[in-house]
Amino acid sequence: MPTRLKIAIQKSGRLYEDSLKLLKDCGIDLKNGINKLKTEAENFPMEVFFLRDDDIPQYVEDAVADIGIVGENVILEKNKKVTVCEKLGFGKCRLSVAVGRNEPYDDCRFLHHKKIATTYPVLVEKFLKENKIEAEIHEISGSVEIAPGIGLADAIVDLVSSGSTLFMNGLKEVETILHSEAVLIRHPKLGQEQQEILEKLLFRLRSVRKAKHTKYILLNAPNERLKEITALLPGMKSPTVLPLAEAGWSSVHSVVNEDQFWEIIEKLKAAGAQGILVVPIEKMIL
Ligand code: PRT
Ligand code: ZN
Repeated sequence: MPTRLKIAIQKSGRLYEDSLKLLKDCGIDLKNGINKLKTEAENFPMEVFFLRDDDIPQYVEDAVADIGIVGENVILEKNKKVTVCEKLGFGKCRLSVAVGRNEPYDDCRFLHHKKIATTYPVLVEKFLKENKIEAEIHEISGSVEIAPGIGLADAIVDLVSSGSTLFMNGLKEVETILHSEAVLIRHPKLGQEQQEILEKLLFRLRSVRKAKHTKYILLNAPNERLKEITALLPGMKSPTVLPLAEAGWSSVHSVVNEDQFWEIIEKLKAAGAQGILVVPIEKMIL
């Protein structure tokens, strides 16, 4: 049987859809039977296991799965022998301390000798140690946000994304312990063939992610300002410049980074660029 790279992804939950989409964007189609324990890719040497996110680091450490997609928060809490090989840009959240809205919180010394409820005891303990605070950690398995309201704890440490859960439970976020996003993890030692498949996957993944942050731009430029305009558009090598049918004008094609996008557009307009078109790029091979 040909070698397949075994990937573990979340069975259901916040990372499920984005993990599947990432594989799809990489051109990997899965056989029907999602929601089973495992499935195979139709057009890539890959087998997919669907698991609870908390179990994924262990499966990868044990080499039951070669690679996995999981939140950094889980990796840091579980402390397993796995290697993080790529940040994936989704599942973003922060692990934060929250206290009752009316508590007089100035800094983390507030937590001294208090009770803290969390599902992240390891990370909380590390945070307390770093800040030389002694507090009682209550590990609970879910609905952490209700702990202060029912008198179980004075503070909580939990994941936050929009902040609405804290708000609805009368809590305020007072300290961020960690910023997290989904990451691709791997077993530290893969066989030669698995390693080669992983490199193919990483190549696709980076091309897709790079393209997401980059736009293709086309515009018309008066020839006398061409130098100024092309200087604003470095492109992958340099911009493409083609003469227009109308004398004295050129068409300029290039790529721009999303972060600098609006700033560049303004400068291009100021330099006399017209008919600016911006289109998404599906994949970018560097
Ligand atoms: O069943 P399984 O064990 O696989 O799933 P799970 O219930 O343990 O995890 P799940 O699906 O909730 O989250 C999976 C991963 O998504 C986490 O490990 C994080 O890396 C990431 N993630 C991103 C989040 C959030 N955002 C998030 N907001 N995980 C949980 N939350 C929860 C948080 O615990 C709190 O209850 O959402 C609530 C807060 O959200 P806001 O928007 O109200 O602030
Ligand atoms: Zn979980």
